[in-house]
Amino acid sequence: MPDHVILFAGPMGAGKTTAIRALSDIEVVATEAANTERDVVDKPTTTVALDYGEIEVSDEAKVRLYGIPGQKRFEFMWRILKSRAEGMILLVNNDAPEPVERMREFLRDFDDLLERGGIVVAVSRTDVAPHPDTEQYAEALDEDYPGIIIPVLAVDPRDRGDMRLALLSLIGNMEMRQLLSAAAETEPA
Ligand SMILES: Nc1nc2c(ncn2[C@@H]2O[C@H](COP(=O)(O)OP(=O)(O)OP(=O)(O)O)[C@@H](O)[C@H]2O)c(=O)[nH]1
Ligand SMILES: [Mg+2]
Repeated sequence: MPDHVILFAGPMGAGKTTAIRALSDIEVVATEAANTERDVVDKPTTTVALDYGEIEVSDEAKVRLYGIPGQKRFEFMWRILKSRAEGMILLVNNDAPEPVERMREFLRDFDDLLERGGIVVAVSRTDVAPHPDTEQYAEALDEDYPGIIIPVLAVDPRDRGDMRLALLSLIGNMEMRQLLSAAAETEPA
């Protein structure tokens, strides 16, 4: 099986860098700089270019993990990395203002990945903000993308087990789509 390329996207402070650090088998390449927007998210640093890590999910399959900056002023990095990715874990911090709307905005920016690969929505910081619940994210997805399976999970990005589950559900989703499209191509007209 060839390597997978997976993107971690989502708003500032959602836990993209944290998730890649929790998952990666190798030392993570990170590009953190001082956070000048501490009024938006109060943490000392923010990603300015990308994060890179790797994880082996089976003997044959290595997954390349790329994290993008959450701040929109680094959008050019989104475009570069998006073109390489087959799937995406969209992390959404449940304590952000209007997190379901934030998810919708990010999905509009990355909707070509829905056609090409797959997307899983991973809701973080539910210990800090328990509402909205994952059902509300799922309802919004069903409205925007009826008939397309986009799993929604609550995760703690610091927890390797949680992030492995999100990653495996994404890979499962991508492989299922590949099988379905291969089956559709071989079906007689
Ligand atoms: N309590 C709690 N803290 C969390 C959770 N997820 C992430 N964090 C913390 O929230 C912060 C997230 O920071 P980052 O991982 O830098 O976020 P990011 O998405 O990479 O942000 P940018 O690169 O700035 O866009 C870290 O301090 C994490 O430890 C969670 O589920 N619960
Ligand atoms: Mg980051």
